[in-house]
Amino acid sequence: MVFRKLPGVSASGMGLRLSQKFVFLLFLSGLVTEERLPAGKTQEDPTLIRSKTESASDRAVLYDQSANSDFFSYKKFKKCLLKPPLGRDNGTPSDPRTSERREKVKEMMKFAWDNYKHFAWGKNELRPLTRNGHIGNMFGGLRGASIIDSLDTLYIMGLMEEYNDAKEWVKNSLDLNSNGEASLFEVNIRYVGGLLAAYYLTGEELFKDKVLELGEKLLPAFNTPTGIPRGVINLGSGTSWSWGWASAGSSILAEFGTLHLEFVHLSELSNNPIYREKVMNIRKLLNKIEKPHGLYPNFLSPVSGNWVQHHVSIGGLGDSFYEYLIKSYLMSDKTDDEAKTMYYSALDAIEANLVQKSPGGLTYMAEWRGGILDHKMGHLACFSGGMIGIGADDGALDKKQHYLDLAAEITHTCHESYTRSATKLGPEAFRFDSGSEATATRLSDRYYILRPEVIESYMYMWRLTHDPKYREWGWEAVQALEEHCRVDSGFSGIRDVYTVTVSHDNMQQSFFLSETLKYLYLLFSDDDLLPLEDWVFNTEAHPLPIVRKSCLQDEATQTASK
Ligand code: DMJ
Repeated sequence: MVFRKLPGVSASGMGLRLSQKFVFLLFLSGLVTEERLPAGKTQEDPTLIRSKTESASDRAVLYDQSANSDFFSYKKFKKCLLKPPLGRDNGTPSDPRTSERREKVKEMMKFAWDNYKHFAWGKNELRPLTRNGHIGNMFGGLRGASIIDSLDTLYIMGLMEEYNDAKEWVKNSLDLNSNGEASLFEVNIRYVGGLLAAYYLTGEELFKDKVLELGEKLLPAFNTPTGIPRGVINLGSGTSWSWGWASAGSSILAEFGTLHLEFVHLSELSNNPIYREKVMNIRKLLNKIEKPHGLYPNFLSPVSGNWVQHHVSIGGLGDSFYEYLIKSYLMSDKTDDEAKTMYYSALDAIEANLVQKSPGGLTYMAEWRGGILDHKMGHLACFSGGMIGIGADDGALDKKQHYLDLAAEITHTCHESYTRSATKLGPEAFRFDSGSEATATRLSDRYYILRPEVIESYMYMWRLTHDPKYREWGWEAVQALEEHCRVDSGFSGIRDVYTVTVSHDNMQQSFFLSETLKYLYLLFSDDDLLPLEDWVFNTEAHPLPIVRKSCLQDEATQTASK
């Protein structure tokens, strides 16, 4: 994920407006986007020979036409799950207090949804103060981001009337023939992730059809000399280019490193290997390239395949790349050893170079600029408590407890960033220098835009430890959201978490519905609602099933021999 969605600034890839001059430069660079083959292909490779005359999207179409549409069997997939997705009783917790809290979260979701529906239906996000819709420029003319992001949340909460409205909208109004400039990353995590999750949870073919149609439109972004995709793609023409703010036309680690889970599923559903090939190519390049101190810098040239500058962060620009390494391993039913090795080596490097202890005893992840530490932690980096937690059990024997402890310490620090504010919500970034500990020092870092990362870590740590404090911390967040972010017509971000006389930013982010409220709901549910034995959550909290190849093949053989 990237620095976007700053309060009061219309959303673009970075929450920054591109100047008109820059848009013109982007246009020019788009004109010279080359059509090249992925690195690492040999002339003998039959797919390569074919690619010489067909563009990547042509190839995808050919596969579609020749593929047996029954190849992916939803029935077989369901049989390979270990547990029912919604649990025995939709995850209803046995104790009444937790149950009441869960109901409260469901009510918040309904409130956020109803207002979106009433004032912004079909637009990307709700502006709750001005009571209108926001479209923005991250999704290349696609609409309904809040609808796609909400499908699975509505479904797991049992808000069926609302889910059906969302489904009907996808069926009748989701138009994928848009012609605008989209962030590959954002479209992937929200639209591709949201549609995939909706399909796997419900078995409704329309979600599968839509997601395969959309997946195909993203493929031209990979047509670079290295196969590392550029950040921006025109969904109509397939032209792609790099963000203007990214130094020297580079691609961003957290963007091209956050495609793996969704693209593996696109290959599963389409029986077209191209999606998996694209992300495996990224993986191979990253594995091979030399890394300063074992760290992955945030900017890489899609032309040369070299790092562009040495800024390393577990927060914005880097974050979900690390998340997708461990989740790729888990989603492969623990067969993807390359992802596993890369994840634990990266974590070793992070521990050796970035993890710090403050004078007051708080563990945090600093940022690294060519060897110099910046003692700042972004709200975005707070997802890492949950990430380190879910990876603990597969770490080296002598490190499992250490990882779990580290995950708990980071989550504790992030909770401190909330408790040390007047609103009990955390700032966008907090610092550990000049006498400050887990507080924002700059005015520009004081905002909270309904982000999920801290609550996400509470949810994972609850599942892993069942320490009641995580539910209590989640409940503190619910109360703070209700008090400071709930307005008459939805939920809004706030500009300064350190004052209770709040100023609202007039934006109900779509990730509030897909992530923040879903993670809260799961925190107050039994563990058998979307059990971690069967599901991994993409970085927008859309649940994707673990791919059990051997079971799926056995099932296929058994069905064929009947
Ligand atoms: C979401 O879109 C995703 O979680 C992304 O990985 C990071 N940022 C936002 C929420 O803060």
